[in-house]
Amino acid sequence: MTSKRALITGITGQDGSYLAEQLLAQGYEVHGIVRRVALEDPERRFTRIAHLLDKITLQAASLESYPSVFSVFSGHTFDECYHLAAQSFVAESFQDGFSTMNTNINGTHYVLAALKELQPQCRFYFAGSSEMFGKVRETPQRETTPFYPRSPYGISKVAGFELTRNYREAYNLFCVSGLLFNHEGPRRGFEFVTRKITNAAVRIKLGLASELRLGNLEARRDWGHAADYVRAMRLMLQQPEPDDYVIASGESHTVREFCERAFGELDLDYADFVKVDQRFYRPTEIDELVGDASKARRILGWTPTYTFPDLVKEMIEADWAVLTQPATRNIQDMNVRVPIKKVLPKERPN
Ligand code: G4F
Repeated sequence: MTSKRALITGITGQDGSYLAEQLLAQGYEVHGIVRRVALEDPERRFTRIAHLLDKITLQAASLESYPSVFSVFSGHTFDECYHLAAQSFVAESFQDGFSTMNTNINGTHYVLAALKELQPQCRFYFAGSSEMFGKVRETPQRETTPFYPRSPYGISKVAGFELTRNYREAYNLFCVSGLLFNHEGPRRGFEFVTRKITNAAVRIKLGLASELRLGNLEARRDWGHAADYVRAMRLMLQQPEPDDYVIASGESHTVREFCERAFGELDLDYADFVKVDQRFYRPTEIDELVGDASKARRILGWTPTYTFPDLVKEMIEADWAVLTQPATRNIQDMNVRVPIKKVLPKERPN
């Protein structure tokens, strides 16, 4: 057990909630940054951390404002800071690259600058992403693989990674980046393809939906479980020296295979229900990602506990539990959700 105090940005998200649980179990005092609007709407915004609210301290701040971030670091001393907050939906980053860049790049810069100014002893974790590898230069991807991002989101993560490295080298801060491949689970947002599939498959089984519209079924991703991946974040901050690590399962599967397995769990054939819809294609796609986590295995002693079939099964079972209860059945219907079309000034009706 430890007596450390940790700060998590993005504590209300999938990774933030699993990380908060794991740090609490290790004896940490856990603080999280949330937007003020979230505090005003706790029932909707805090669903993933509702069970933790009496054990954690929430600080209202905006990652879009340096004074706001500065004030969080003025109020408490932290041993570790996990910077997970980001606009993390790749498709949305094509719709609004400006917001994605502002939030993801400036937010990271503000946290690093406040740390340097006020708490240079605090260890810093940056949530890097396999999206940074983009149009991959080698397979599998490892820490030394050059970046070639294919989306505004990927570009913003490369910038965050470089900021993190620069603060480490220029100011001698303990700053690390985790290059995490796709990580999923029952707390995944409904817009990401895995949750969209498991939620729709269960709805179809229950007669609540009749089809599922998806984009590129041939894209290959290296999918693991978020609970395994956040464990690696903490391990990175316990090392004697700061360094960057790839976290991945080492297996890639197509979106089609994910569908096949998810519908198969319910004795359904995905081909009877999945329709390809061009609206869900991206202007530039990443065809295949697969990571080599041997450095993390060797140095951190990290190994994933979930297999691909375990992951799909757990997600299907969780969606089944939610959708068979009348009180939670209507939380979302992904079949009617498409990327939000922004109304640009020239398109506004007169
Ligand atoms: O689930 P996705 O939206 O995840 P994506 O774009 O790989 O990004 C996720 O993983 C990254 C790590 O590499 C994170 F950094 C990032 O924040 C996020 O967590 O899409 C996965 C694949 C893509 O190839 C996409 O084109 O699924 C394909 N896909 C096909 N149809 C779809 C759909 N994706 C979504 N979201 N919705 C579809 O209908």
